[in-house]
Amino acid sequence: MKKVYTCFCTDVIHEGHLNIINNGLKYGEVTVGILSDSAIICYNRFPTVTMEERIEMVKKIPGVSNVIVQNDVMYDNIIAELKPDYVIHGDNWKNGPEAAIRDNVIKNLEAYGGQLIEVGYTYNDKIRRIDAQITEKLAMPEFRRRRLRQLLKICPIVKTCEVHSGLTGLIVEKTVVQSDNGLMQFDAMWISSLCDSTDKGKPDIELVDMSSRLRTIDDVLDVTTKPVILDGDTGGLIEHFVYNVRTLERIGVSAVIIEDKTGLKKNSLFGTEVLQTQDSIEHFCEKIRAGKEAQRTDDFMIIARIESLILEQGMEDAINRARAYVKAGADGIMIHSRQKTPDEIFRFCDIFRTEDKTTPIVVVPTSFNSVTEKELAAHGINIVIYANQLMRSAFPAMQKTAEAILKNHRTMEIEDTLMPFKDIIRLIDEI
Ligand code: SPV
Ligand code: MG
Repeated sequence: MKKVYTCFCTDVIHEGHLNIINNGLKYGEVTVGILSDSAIICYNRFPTVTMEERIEMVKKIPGVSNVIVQNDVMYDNIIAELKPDYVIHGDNWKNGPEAAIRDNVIKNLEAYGGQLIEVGYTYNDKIRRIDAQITEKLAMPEFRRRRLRQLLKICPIVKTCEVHSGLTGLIVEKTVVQSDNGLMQFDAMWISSLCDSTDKGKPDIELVDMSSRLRTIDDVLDVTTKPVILDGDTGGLIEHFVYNVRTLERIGVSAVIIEDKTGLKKNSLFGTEVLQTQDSIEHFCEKIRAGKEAQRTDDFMIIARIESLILEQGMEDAINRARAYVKAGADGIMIHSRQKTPDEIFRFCDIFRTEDKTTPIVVVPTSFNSVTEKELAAHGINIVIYANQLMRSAFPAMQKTAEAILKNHRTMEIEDTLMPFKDIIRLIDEI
């Protein structure tokens, strides 16, 4: 009996999958691999059912002989283990990032004379509806809100990118690249006070109020499914913060990060060049406690951001604050620095991790930008936020275009630097 292998990363079995199994049965005994959660989230949407449920679901399909777990996006290990005579797959992976998986399968099969069978991908109204329903479920507040906690369990480090509009949300939602013999995508979105304010042409001093921030958040939530971490600035008055926690929780935001500053907040990247005041430990702990008491689910996270290193108050102050904020109920700690190297961040994490192994640590490596995600994870950091790079790349591109139109009195000279609109609108889902 010849061995046939196929890998599923679906939450729902539909006629397309049955078609693959039935075609596979013409060649031999069919083994189905269930892609693990950690592999799925590298390039696909977040699973809406557990891996165990996916295994049980596939075991019930008539004609399936074995169900196993495939732990990697690429097939090197699974093919080495199974040595299937055939791998069978829908032909929908010929284009886009998944083409890298197809190439990998072909290379592995060629090494010993295995064969790839591709069947026409089944796509009809019924399947389109199933697909849309899964995506919709992922976007619903109760499912999206808890996803950050789920990701923290699965990811070595949660890769988070700044978004400030529906369009930037779509870029972070849909960008998948080939990297390190695998595929990669962002896990979560950061709604930055700096970029949200800048996009509105306003300074980052808590001038853009929560009603306006909520408009941005809603634009992003409306067209994406990934979890949102909100930059909540200082959190404002405790009496206001508790209401905002409830609102954010209700709309499906996963976490708010509040920083321990008081008075007129200025952006941390200014450090001590501008007057900034750090809040007292007692008052900030009171704010954290009030926020935690206000929330209604166990999913929502309040993350305390420590500005001691930014304001040159020393490592001991930073560690004392971390200890106090966790005790007050903070679900995570963000430690910020504007040094060019990650040394002080690493020192903080190494000390903090000797006494606290589990509280998630968040960092924003804007100034210490040579550090890799792997190095951050090795120091116990759980969430990395790329806090402003999308905006900083868009701004000079737009400014150059404006200048070129004025200089040339037409647009022909810059046309080849512009993306055709049909490529941009490809990102936008049709209903
Ligand atoms: C933001 O993105 O608004 C932040 C991070 O608060 S930083 O700009 O580095 O202070
Ligand atoms: Mg900010």
